[in-house]
Amino acid sequence: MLSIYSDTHRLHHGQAELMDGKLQPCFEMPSRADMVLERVKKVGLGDVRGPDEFGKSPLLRVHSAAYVQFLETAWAQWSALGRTHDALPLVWPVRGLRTDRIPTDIDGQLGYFAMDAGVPITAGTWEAIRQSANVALTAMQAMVNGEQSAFALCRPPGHHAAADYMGGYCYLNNVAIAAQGFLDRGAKKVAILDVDYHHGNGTQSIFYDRSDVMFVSIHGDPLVEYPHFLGFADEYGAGPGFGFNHNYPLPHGSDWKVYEAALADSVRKLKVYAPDVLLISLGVDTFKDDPISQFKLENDDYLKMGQYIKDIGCPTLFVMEGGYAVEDIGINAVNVLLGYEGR
Ligand code: SP5
Ligand code: ZN
Repeated sequence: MLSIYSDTHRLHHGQAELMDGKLQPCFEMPSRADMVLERVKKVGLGDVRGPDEFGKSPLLRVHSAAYVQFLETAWAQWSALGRTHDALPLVWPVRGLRTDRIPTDIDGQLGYFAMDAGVPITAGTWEAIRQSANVALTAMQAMVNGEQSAFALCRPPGHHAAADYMGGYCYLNNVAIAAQGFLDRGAKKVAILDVDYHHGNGTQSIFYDRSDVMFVSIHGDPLVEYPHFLGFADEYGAGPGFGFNHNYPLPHGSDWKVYEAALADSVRKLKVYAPDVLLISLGVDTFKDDPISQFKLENDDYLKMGQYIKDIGCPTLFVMEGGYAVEDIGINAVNVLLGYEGR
């Protein structure tokens, strides 16, 4: 399987995120991608190529112009105030507050365009997230040109980012941008299966009212897990999109046996939909030793996950999302790809 990867991810290395009442070192760190790349090479998965440049237009197919402009200018606005530490939001427009005007001040903008305090913006963030989207788009283009599968080794991840907000370590929604890229190049319907431990709220929200993108997600129950405010089982889509969104919230402590039942049901739904292309939001934070998650999957379970995905029977683009047990992230992510390839 072809992999796409860029070293540019290193330019994004946040110092801290707010967790458990403390500013802690970011769990989403550069060594994550290094470990996955190392494993791709070690098992001889296939060629590894750098990304091509796609510019801003494919980002604007999924994200609002105001949001993309915010991402591009946030660090300059922040540092112009003499601030040298990472930019983080600290005020959010909850129920009853005004969202009909975008603040001109950077602190207001950070709150307006963020869902949480897990998205530091640094001097290199814009370049890193742009290239992460280019990685996904390059893998998409390789498949349009004939590859039957590909692995976009994206970092930073993307599935919590919606049309006009960032959150959960995500800024640009790589999988959504690639899905829209397939549609813009002639695909009639695509499906996204999100196996990251956390619900892909951004991806769901981007495609919620559309029937040309089916979104299926298996994740920790939002009643007790981040992102808390989306990802429940009764979210089926809206308008023309009704029936094209499926969530499988699972309890803390879920092991492969519990997970497999949800995955088998997801596979059935995806086979009925029969998309032209399948995209996988490949998070491996479902692992038993993940430091911020509560599922119990083991190394070999990821091989089985790959076999289920293969059984759906369509061209498949894997897009890297979460996974914070850095020692095992390469083994787990690449096991899905090896399982898919029947190795
Ligand atoms: C892409 C991705 O996987 N993003 C995940 C973002 C999760 N952010 C908040 C997690 C809160 C977890 N709380 C558990 C406390 C552990 N001490
Ligand atoms: Zn996650």
